[in-house]
Amino acid sequence: MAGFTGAPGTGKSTLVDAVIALLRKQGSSVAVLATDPNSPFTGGAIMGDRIRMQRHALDGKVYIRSMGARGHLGGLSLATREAIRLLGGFGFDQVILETVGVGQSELEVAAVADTTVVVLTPNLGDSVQMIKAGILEIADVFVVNKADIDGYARVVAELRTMMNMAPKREWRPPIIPTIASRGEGVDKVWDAVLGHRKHLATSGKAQELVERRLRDETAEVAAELARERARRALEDDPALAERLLNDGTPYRTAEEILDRKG
Ligand SMILES: Nc1nc2c(ncn2[C@@H]2O[C@H](COP(=O)(O)OP(=O)(O)OP(=O)(O)O)[C@@H](O)[C@H]2O)c(=O)[nH]1
Ligand SMILES: [Mg+2]
Repeated sequence: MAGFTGAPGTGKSTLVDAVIALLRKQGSSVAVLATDPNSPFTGGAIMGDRIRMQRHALDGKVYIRSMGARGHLGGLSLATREAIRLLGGFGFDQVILETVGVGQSELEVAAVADTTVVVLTPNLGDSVQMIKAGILEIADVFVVNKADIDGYARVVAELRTMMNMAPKREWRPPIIPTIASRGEGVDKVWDAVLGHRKHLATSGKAQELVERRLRDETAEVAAELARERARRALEDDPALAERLLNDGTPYRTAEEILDRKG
């Protein structure tokens, strides 16, 4: 599963739209999940503007949905993982995730995706912002989109310098220029995704990822369940809530709740 992330407006949807076209030409079916950490949970409605893939709407082998995070139990990441598992289960050949990179969300992409594609533009503002956000450690492929506007060479040079300063990784993320709005370079982006996927498989990292994710997700689900249980216990048991208020002992109260049967 490949995840595309990047600052708002860098061209992620345009790029993913072009990737869909490429994959369809090759005969593959594809599911795209677009998540927006700033929007309320939409339960599958298309957030029109954020998605530029409508031309595929009538293609039965393309499935596109978007999800907002607000109000959803556990935020975006648990819901995203569940949705991705479902889409994989439905038998789509490729599953792609698009997430607007704001704050923590790009780290969530990396936690969920096998291959994280970070989309930058020649606008220096985005690149500095992304690099600050620790994006260097999570990117498996860098795309510098909007290569048709000035400043492309500068962003690439800046990225290379940052990469040379960062701790060496076994996989060196390629930097790929694209003009997504014209479909240029999109095949190279997909080749890079496949190249990284192959690296994961041959290095044994793919299996490691599966195991680590199952563990992380279990811990997250357990935390959510415990949170719900605590909320309910305090609502349903006025004596307990009263004691908590009097003693001011959240740790002890939490342990007591978790120690209760059922
Ligand atoms: N000049 C230029 N504009 C582009 C290119 N690719 C996309 N755009 C334009 O950039 C704008 C944003 O594109 P989107 O694909 O919606 O960007 P996004 O990253 O998905 O945006 P959010 O989902 O809102 O974060 C649109 O007006 C696109 O037409 C490109 O290669 N060159
Ligand atoms: Mg978008």
